[in-house]
Amino acid sequence: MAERLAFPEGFVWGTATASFQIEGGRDERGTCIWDDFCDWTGKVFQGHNGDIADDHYHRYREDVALMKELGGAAYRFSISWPRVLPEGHGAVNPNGLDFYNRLVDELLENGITPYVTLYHWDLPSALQRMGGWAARDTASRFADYCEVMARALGDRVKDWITHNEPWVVAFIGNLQGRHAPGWEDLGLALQIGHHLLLSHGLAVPILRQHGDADTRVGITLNFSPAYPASDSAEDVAAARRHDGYTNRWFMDPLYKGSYPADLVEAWGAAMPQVSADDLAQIAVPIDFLGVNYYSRAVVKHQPGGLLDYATTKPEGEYTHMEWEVFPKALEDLLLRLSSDYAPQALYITENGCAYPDTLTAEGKVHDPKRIEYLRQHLAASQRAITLGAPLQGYFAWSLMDNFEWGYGYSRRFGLIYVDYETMKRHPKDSFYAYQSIIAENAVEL
Ligand code: IFM
Repeated sequence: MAERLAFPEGFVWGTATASFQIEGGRDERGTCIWDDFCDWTGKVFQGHNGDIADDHYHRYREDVALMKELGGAAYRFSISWPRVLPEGHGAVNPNGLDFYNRLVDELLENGITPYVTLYHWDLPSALQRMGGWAARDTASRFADYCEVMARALGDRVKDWITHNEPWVVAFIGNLQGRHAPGWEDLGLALQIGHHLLLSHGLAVPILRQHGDADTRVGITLNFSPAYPASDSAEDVAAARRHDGYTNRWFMDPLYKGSYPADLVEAWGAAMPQVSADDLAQIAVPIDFLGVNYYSRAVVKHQPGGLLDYATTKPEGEYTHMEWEVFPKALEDLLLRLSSDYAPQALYITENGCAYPDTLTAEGKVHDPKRIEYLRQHLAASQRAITLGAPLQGYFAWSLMDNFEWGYGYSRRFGLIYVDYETMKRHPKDSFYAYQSIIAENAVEL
């Protein structure tokens, strides 16, 4: 008999997207570092870019109608900083602000609560020319931009997320060079990570100040739960190092007001400059933690590299991103975050998978693997709730296929298939599976 796993009443169901990945409307905003990165030959698959993307900037009403059909009560999207402030600071683009005003109104009129991310990687190029996140001043510019948004939307937006995945911004963009701005320097990446955290700490009180008693502010981190490849002491220690680098490096400053000592020692001279009050500012209490989870890491000791370890590729199911499908790690992660950091609330702000979907002649997309991924990760989430994790919502990544950064449009994460020739949206089978789960407030296994 099927097992029915019910979610608590009031559990928030939604989908997530990000500005650069879906909006397009390139001529109607300032340039950002991802425009520049897309122009850099060889950095993005087949030179794809965000000029048109899903053309959501012009089709948002149709997209909100699809969200309504899905039945989710919430939608997580991000603001394009250069659409609102083309130079990153100073003069506001009234049309840009107007777009987000209209989008928020459209959502609310359709009974959908906006969860707004302020930085999902599209730094204005004008600020990059002034040093980007390597410049401490950019943290203050971010706080000013947040004030513009809070003043404009704070009467209707109650849930703010300062940053999406600062780890990815700092390390993939500035150490691995695979994301904008494309640098490869550990010291720089660490300094940028610190400034991202500082900008969060500066923005939280501003967002609260321009809201009301219902305003809630959080941050979204990506997590890479680490499992040792064997029971050997060396592999266990290697997994701990991976955990420090990918998980604790941002969690400890946010929730404990300090960088993890083992990593501080490992980074040595590359440690960032930290001013006296920075860590207290960064550890300002927040209302919720956004959790992005896609896969785990299985780690073995291996001399060399950044921290003397390597990740392995265990037998199992893999997505089109070559990420292992491992739902149990989500349950473990939610419980671990709860016990080690005691967040007030947790939301899964992203979870999903890419598969090479195809459109049938009838305009359907049969994606059973995505349905299974969704069901198993929801089951893991529900188990974590029953074991005490304060998980209050789940946002599927993503509402629709979109620009997957260095992979361009070659990876499809959506519940809705986007035909990039016609821009027609086709709900996939997983859209309808998620619709049933939302309607039931339960997943059946
Ligand atoms: O598409 C991204 C998103 O922008 C950030 N989190 C991971 C997703 C899948 O790679």
